[in-house]
Amino acid sequence: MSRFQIIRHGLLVRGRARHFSSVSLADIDHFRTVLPPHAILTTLPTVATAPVAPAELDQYNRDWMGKYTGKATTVLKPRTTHEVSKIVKWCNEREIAVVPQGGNTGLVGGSVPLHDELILSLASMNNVRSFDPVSGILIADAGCILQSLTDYVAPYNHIMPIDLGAKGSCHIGGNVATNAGGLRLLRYGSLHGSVLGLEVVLPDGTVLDQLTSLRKDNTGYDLKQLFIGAEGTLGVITGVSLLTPPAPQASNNVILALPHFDNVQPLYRKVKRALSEILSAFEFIDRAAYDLAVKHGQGRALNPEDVEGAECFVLVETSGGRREHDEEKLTDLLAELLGAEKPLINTGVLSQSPAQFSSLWALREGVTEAVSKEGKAYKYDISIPLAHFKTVVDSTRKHLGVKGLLGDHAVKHVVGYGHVGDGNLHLNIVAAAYTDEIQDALEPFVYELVSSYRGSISAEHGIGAMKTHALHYSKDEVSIALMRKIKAIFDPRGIMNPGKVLE
Ligand code: FAD
Ligand code: 2HG
Ligand code: ZN
Repeated sequence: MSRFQIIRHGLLVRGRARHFSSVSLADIDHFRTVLPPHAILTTLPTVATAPVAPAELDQYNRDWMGKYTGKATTVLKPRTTHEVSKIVKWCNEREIAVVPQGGNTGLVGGSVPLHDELILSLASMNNVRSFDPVSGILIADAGCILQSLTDYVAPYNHIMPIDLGAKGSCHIGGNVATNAGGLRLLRYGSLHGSVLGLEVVLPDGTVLDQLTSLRKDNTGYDLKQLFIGAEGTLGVITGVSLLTPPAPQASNNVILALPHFDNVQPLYRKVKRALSEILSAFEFIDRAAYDLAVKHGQGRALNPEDVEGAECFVLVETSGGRREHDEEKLTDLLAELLGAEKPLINTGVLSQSPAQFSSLWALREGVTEAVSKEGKAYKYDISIPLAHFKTVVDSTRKHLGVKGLLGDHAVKHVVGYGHVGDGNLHLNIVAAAYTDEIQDALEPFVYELVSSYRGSISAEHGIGAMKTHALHYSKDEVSIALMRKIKAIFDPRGIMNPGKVLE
């Protein structure tokens, strides 16, 4: 058998089978001219480097939830943009499909192969290129871990404009590629605003250098925006320039227990009015989500008598310029809420120390972790009007009940949590195992429900492999046709993360 023999695998593209080449020994020989041996992990029986055991690639082939599994034989870990360019160019010529991978914390199956695509891990591209403490502009390699960037800018009294539960593993490149939202979006807006420039390797190996650090640049089409949220389907992001805000002088948080979900909306209005410019987060956890967080040790449970009868919880964070001023505003608000004739809340627990501040946040931030400890999660990350958050959770639970799927053997919990301030609900169905029966009960049911509220089927996690078939619920035909044209311009051979975003 020739070492150049092309082994092909099929991928269904718009009803046609699209074929890509599998990585061959000859390809590995080529990659050895680009990368040092330790940056090539392959299960193929190479002569020059000992092959790794397939289990060693599990962490790259399996996604964070254990829901999606690829069959890549090869993972490459370049250190420079030049190396990425050489690899991608070769793959394009050989029609080898490429999955760019950051921290592999994505929740829609976008970061792992569908078949045996090559995995291009950005993990070794992890240097800060520059930071300007005057403007707050940070330029970093795409593979920098979000938490390490937070630590990097902290001594300069800056923070990252984005924060999320996966901060210890996710990469800034992955954040940009997914247009991740997270816990600070209410205050600092989306990455479409914070990202000032990108360096991207296009599928033919060309380096698109738009790594500017200008606040304003109105010179024609803003190309970088196309890569923000493209989920690796248009090119490989290798560098990111973004605006980091000054660290607030004081941050406080309080968790509020509410007797009824219906109180969330009036509470949000009251909180916005009372805290105005210092309000930095308004996050929601329903009772079932709170109980799971507590059960799995995420943050410290509130006093049982304080949470008795609470149907849901809201975490409010303030970030401002003067501690006394902010604390006064927050305590005044609490007093007003508790002293009202018909109080919107049962109780409120105000953090008194940095440790308590983190512990309150953990109750909200840790729900994802808790859910994954409890079982296998079907995750729907939707945008709908706040008034319907509870109806969506309740209707889904009821629907699963009618189908006879509620119970420890099937669906254990249906929980809702999310970013109220952004109109974003995380509907999680926690099951004992992933089964076709549950999947069929949930889809298209959930998408139809979202559509009935003119919502979005993905508020922040993206489409990945999970929702390609459902894209039409949130995008009309004209938009999808334009997306396909854009994909064809950048990636005519379709090698970049095939089967993700677009079918
Ligand atoms: P990966 O998972 O590796 O990849 C995600 C997608 O981006 C894939 O399609 C991949 O191909 C592509 N990609 C990655 N790097 C690049 C690159 N350099 N160039 C081109 N394409 C690339 N998401 C939110 O939006 N908000 C949250 O609050 C949030 N909280 C989370 C909490 C937990 C505990 C977990 C596990 C996940 C959470 N997520 C959240 C989802 C996830 O963390 C984000 O989508 C994150 O941005 C993914 O980054 P990553 O580096 O892990 O990317
Ligand atoms: C969050 O807001 C994340 O905590 C994860 O976006 C949501 O686990 C989820 O569904
Ligand atoms: Zn979220």
